[in-house]
Amino acid sequence: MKIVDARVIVTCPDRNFVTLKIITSSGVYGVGDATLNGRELSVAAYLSEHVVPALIGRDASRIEDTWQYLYRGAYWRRGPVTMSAVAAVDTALWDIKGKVAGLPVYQLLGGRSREGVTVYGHANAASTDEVLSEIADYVELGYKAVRVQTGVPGLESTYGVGKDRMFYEPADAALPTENAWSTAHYLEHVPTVFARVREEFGPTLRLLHDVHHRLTPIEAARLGKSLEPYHLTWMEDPVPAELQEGFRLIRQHTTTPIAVGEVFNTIWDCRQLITEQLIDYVRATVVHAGGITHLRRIFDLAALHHVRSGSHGATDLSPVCMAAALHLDLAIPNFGLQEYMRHTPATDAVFPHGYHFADGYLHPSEEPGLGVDIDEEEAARYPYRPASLPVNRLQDGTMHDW
Ligand code: EZ4
Ligand code: CO
Repeated sequence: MKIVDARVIVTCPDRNFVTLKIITSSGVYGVGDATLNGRELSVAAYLSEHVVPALIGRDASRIEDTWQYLYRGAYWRRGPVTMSAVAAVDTALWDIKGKVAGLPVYQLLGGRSREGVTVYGHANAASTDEVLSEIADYVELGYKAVRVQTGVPGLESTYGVGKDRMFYEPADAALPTENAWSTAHYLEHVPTVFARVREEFGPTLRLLHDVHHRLTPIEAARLGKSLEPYHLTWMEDPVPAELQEGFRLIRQHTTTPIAVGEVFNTIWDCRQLITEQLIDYVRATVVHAGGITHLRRIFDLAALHHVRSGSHGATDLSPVCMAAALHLDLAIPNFGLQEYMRHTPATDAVFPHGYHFADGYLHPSEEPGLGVDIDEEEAARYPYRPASLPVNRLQDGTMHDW
């Protein structure tokens, strides 16, 4: 079964998505997500200029060999653009293998290790009062875990706080907008929010918070300590993670669990974090970390070191990525938690899928393959629109991490 065609489909049903569709000589096809928020066309060009021509004529059943061909063979290894392209090919080939075998992908990965995939939603609001009511909406829907972000008094804009209830999209303009940041205001405010949340919702609702790389290790240590009474499931991205040993300092000071990895591309980005047990959850994703094949490798390394999965699942990862993530989440022994931000109805119409939410869990489709498709006619109705993530500055104008 040879690859006879591969199409790169760019569409913008409320936000941009890049999808690779690989077609085989037997007529079976597979889909893979290649979306890189704010850099969509770079991955589309990498795929159509450099990857697709090399795929034509290859054996579609050789998933591992194709991964190695694209990774080792490229000479210029790693990086988000390259690894998103590799991920799209890998995901599409797993979809094809499942369809050919007549099995959902999780069966090919060893079968079910749990009944459903526990997900968390995003409660975002300007004030603590409003965020309490947003959390109540999620609890009402059956969610067992909620990420909580609020505005910070004294700051005009804050990461994670959108205009709509139950929905948040950070890529909000063609060119980056500018946010303002003050670590002093932030560190004072966050513990007061979680005190109110625990008071209102009791001790067992799982709570998470995303720091979005904005602190130094010693500041993150202070935050982790101040949140200890509220028993968070995790404190996410406390510091930028290029310096993996930086996490040692945080670890020495606090028992608040640490999650990191939504911007990681390969196992090398988290090797030390995992092997030295400096984190509790690794948040790498199918689309940005080289596909199902490579993410499985990361999770297997993590399993040896008491680290669990916590895959990124924001709206800028398409339903194709979400479907792939769910198959992996269901199969691996060390699943932790899956992020789940709901897509808009327009996105859902472009990507018909069989996964579904019930009582706090997502369940992958039982269809052969990934159980997700792209409706190309529907996709063609939404041409690409440039959209960028914001940048972040301290109050004196200094560029800061976003
Ligand atoms: O800002 O996906 O945990 N989720 C997040 C997301 C990210 C976006 C970036 O593209 O931090 O909202
Ligand atoms: Co995050």
